[in-house]
Amino acid sequence: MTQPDKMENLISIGELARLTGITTHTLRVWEKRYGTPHSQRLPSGHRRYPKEDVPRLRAIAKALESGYRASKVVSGTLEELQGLMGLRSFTDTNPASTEESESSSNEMLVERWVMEIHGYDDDALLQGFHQQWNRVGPLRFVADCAVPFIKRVGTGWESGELTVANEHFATECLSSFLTGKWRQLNSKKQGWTVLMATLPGETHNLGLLMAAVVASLSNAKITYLGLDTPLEDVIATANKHSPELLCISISNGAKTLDPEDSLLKIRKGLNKKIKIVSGGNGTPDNLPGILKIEDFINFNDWLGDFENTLNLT
Ligand code: B12
Repeated sequence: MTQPDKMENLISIGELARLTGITTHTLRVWEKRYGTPHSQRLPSGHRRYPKEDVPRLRAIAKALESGYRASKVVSGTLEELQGLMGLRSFTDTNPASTEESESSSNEMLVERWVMEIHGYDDDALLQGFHQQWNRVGPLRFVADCAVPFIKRVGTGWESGELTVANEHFATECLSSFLTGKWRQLNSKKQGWTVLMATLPGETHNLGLLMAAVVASLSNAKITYLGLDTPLEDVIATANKHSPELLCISISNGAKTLDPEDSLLKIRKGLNKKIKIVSGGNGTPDNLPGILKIEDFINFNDWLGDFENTLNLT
């Protein structure tokens, strides 16, 4: 657990306003009126707030945007706020606003997971992943929950709300969860085959793990090479085992990557019959012989169409 009274876990009111989008004036008014968010005072009289309050305050900001009154939500726990927003998505009959509420409730869920990262609570985090997976299914879990979650971890790390240790902890929890899930879905399959890899120098593997979950919803049997695979090994393995598809994920984080050159080398060395799909923010546009797919919903649709062209028996 974190220690809320440690200086590194405390932030100023300006910082809290920046991280939550709630003005310093409003934060002071709420503290006076509702007793929350509760601050500690420095000897100088300046307020300091625990960083762990950020997810709850972001959830409050979201609830206010959705039309709730401050008096109803400001004292709520994150779980209560999440219940409130989740309930709206089940009771609302207007499809447009149901979609809106659903995305609000996903944002609340992400804030709850971020709070669990602050507390290094892997039991709660993994249980949350399982519950949401069971509730919305694998594709929606990846597209609507795992992607926003990891992007939120990225912005939290960038802004200083989350430490490197928080970010590594989150990555480890999500990686192990996604690995367990796609391997389970992939076991004892005998369909067509897809080879999955990242380029040499790549240190980000969550995109590929998410792609593996989506691919495992098709009839494809996955061979997963994972992080930092030398180009010649990708090419040799593909040519030897003749998968119908080679799937690559490229992040925009690694300066050592040369995505364009690497993809063209792979295309050149690979049997022409093997289709190549690449995704992730580092994938270049318009490379000959490489299909770029932007997101996992499109990837899932494309896999369905591709499978239909394979004349499966
Ligand atoms: C986790 C993480 C790490 C972990 C990775 C651990 C692991 N095992 O994966 C570690 C700690 C290793 C790391 C390291 C670094 N990271 Co980092 N990292 C992240 C973080 C939080 C998540 C990355 C991730 O997995 N994304 C995967 C997917 C979800 O994102 P995506 O690439 O945008 O892909 C999207 C789609 O294209 C699609 N997709 C992805 N793959 C595929 C594949 C297919 C087939 C399909 C169809 C679709 C698809 O899915 C996503 C849907 O939107 C991001 C934040 C972020 N916003 O991504 C930063 C981020 C990528 N990292 C960043 C940086 C700067 C670094 C470092 C350079 C930091 C440093 N100073 O050392 C190093 C890289 C060093 C190196 N040599 O590579 C920056 C990149 C900034 C930039 N270039 O614009 C980011 C954006 C954080 C930030 N906000 O600044 N990182």
